[in-house]
Amino acid sequence: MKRPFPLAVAQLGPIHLADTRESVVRRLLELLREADGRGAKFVVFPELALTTFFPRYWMTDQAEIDRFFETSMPSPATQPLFDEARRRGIGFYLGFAELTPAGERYNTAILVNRAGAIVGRYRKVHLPGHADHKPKAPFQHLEKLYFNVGNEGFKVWNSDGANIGMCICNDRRWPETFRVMGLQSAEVVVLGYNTPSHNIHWPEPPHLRMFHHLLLLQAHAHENALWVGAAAKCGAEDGFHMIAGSAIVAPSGEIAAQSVTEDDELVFFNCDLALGDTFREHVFNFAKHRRPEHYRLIVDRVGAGRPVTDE
Ligand code: CDV
Repeated sequence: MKRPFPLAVAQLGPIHLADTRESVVRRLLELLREADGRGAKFVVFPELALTTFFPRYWMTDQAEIDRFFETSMPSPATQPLFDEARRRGIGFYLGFAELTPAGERYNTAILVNRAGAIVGRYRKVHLPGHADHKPKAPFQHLEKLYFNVGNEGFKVWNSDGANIGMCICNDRRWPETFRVMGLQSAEVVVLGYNTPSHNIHWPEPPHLRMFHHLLLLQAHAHENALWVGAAAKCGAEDGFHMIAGSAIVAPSGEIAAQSVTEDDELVFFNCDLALGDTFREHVFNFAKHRRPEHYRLIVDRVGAGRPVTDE
């Protein structure tokens, strides 16, 4: 029997430094309304969806850094999004920079149900980049400076009838991210991303950024028998270009829908959660086929070490 999960991914074009939260929320509202018109019941917004991708900037003035962070959610600026989503009966994922009352800073995403309640929170675990200033680089990637490592792990929430997991951007490059959620019977994993087109660490051919992005989504969706909804913030933010490629990927590993622009764009697919059951019951029947006694190195070692035959 089919279990429909009408899913929209709301890709955002650039948000420039000068853009206000209010102007961004107006764009989110427009995408939400379009999602409703197309029958979506869940919308995925990007990572750090309320501001420009500020980790590209070296900043030393704390007040300048703080202006990118949210101290409450909903905030006054995002309240209209919560209100409109509740009125229309649509759940959503939203990424933002979180500043806690204790002064901790996280790259965070929340899961909001169709009644407008925050039912889940994820704090990014795999922070990419560096914590030092690299004056010779064309731009910075200072997530390791501006954020703490997420302290709540990878969870799955049953929300409005679907098992939904969350992660953020660089997390999608790690099989552990998806397997931990697959082991909690995730049926959908949603994520936002800001992926610069250029790698500041080595002269990576730019086409590889898109190739790896899709390759990883497709592989992790299939090997965990789940749907993936991935929303980009993309295009050139004040001249700094990021890839698009927002996508909805099926448990078969096939791309069901994908963006075609580098601007605000809604991607929609009427997902059937039951499609994952076939894979969960057969090739990826974890209970039947997994052999954790042979996977110990995955949790015992962090970095690659000597072959075990040397020990
Ligand atoms: N925001 C990110 O996490 N970006 C990384 C880049 C730095 C590679 C990504 O995985 O897309």
